[in-house]
Amino acid sequence: MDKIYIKDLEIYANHGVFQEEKKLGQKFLISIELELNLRKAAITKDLTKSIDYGRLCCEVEEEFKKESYDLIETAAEKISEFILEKYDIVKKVKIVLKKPWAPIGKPLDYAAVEINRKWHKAYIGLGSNIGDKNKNLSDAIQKIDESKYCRVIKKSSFIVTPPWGYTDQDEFLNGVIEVETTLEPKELVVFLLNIEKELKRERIIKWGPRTIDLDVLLYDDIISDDEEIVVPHPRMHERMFVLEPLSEIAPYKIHPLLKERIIDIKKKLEK
Ligand code: PH2
Ligand code: MG
Ligand code: MG
Repeated sequence: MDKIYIKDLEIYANHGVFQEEKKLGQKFLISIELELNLRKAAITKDLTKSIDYGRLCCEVEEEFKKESYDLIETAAEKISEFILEKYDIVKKVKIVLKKPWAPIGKPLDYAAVEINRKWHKAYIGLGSNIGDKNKNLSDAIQKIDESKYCRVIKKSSFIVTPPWGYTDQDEFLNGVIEVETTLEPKELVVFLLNIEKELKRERIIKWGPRTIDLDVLLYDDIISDDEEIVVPHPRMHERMFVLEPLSEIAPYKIHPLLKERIIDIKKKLEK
């Protein structure tokens, strides 16, 4: 992937744990690496197809001085959030934030942090079998899209499905969405649990009736056995209510563990 670099942009600001840092301020050096495709801008000679680095420096300076943070970690995170949210074409950012005058009573070149952030791609399964099912799914999607940490890229149709697992319950309405998110897998799970709570989900019986169920099916091509987030979702390949809507929006996506296309996994289950 192509890159744009800004190296050691000098900005005077008031970040720091110590009172005198907040009061007097000090020099910071910010380096930025953006991953984006520059080919279109190169060929069309059109700056709007790229990022004006002059403008970017001014915006970063403004953002950086808006608030005073104790930690350079926070200050760096805010810059990366700002860039990823504002510039759609940026896929990935690296920020190095240096503090050359760090008041620690020792001579040093600088203290610094480096962070790498990007838009990850995740597929989320949605299901509802209580109340206004269509509204429950739509409300959940809207809440996900409203977050500055997530954007909904694709949405499948909603399909009516018979209950799977615990069968003595009303039929479900199911769907799948593709999202881009800057949240880490565990953060995404917590974010989705909160939306379930907001939509009055109660957990009574395993696989039982629910107003809304939001499951992370896939997260990039990550394979994880972490108890809190097992991806790929361990039962997705056995569930037509997942494979059907997923194959509508991502038929050729390869299941990272089974190494098969979603459309082929679905065909196998149909047999
Ligand atoms: N979810 C379950 C259990 N069974 N059956 C259908 N048809 N749709 C679901 O979303 C569903 C289910 C547990 O999450
Ligand atoms: Mg589920
Ligand atoms: Mg669930």
